Amino acid sequence: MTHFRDVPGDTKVYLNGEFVDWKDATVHVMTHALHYGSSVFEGIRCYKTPKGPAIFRLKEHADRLYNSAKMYRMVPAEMTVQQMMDAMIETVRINKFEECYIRPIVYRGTGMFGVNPLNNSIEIAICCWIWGSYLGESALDEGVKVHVSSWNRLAPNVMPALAKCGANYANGQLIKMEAVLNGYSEGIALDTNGFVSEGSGENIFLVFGDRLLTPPLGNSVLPGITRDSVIALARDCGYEVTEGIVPREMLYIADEVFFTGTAAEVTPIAFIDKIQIGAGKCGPVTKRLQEEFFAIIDGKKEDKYGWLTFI
Ligand code: PPE
Repeated sequence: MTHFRDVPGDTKVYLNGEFVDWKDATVHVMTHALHYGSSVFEGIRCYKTPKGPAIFRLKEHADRLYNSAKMYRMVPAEMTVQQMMDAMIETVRINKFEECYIRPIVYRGTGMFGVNPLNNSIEIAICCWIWGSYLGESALDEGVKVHVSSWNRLAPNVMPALAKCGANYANGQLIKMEAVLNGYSEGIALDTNGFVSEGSGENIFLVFGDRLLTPPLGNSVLPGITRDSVIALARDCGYEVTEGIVPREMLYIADEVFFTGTAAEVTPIAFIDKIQIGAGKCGPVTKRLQEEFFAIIDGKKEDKYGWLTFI
């Protein structure tokens, strides 16, 4: 996992319409977002392709950022989705990255103290860095060992799960810390009704024969863009994909289970609560979907969906 110190210090950061040096991209300790989690953000990958660096599903990520900001009444003034996209492209370009992870964040800055965010400034920043495998080097082949978390995902009337809000990740951190401190790579959280929701930073799929099942958006999941991509690829491969409620115990008896996410990509799950899933390694359906996913990025398959934006 990339630590802060691994980020190249000479990187330029986009901050409210200008590029500043990495060391100057700082905030005041009274920044509203620091106290109250009032930020919305995205995680996007730019891949090295035979035709040069390409951002994966830039438009969908920019749309989700815009929508998250809209839900929290914090769309930056006169900032269109197109301008957000242009700023992200420019941040990759100016830093001359061949591949990187892109992290745009919109947050409440300073102005007033107290919970009420409405009188605080709205800031936007974009950072890029190189982020390798999310759940460990061997994760994509061997699969990861996870458990079902004792923490639930956000109840639907507590915070909007469809928003990628900084505050949601207080819940994510509890899930992740509990998992890691117990020797697991990740935690699968249930929703407040006890049905499978998602990981702290990934959506989840179950495979039964040639059928895929993933929790619907109503089960407190982030509308994952990798999730959406995998659904499209799976249907194209002839698999049947259902978005349906997943009782916890279905996890243990599935032929295969895998995570999807920008950082995690398509990561197989080998064990859940120490119960072996399928063969206990990357299964054939997960493998096929990984191959389909990377074939588009590697230029081995035509990008018929128009998912790549070349820098
Ligand atoms: N659920 C959650 C809670 C989540 O954070 C992510 C992405 C997903 C599902 C998958 O969504 P998508 O990336 O659109 O396929 N998590 C991001 C942040 C991870 C982090 O540690 O930070 C990511 O993968 O970039």
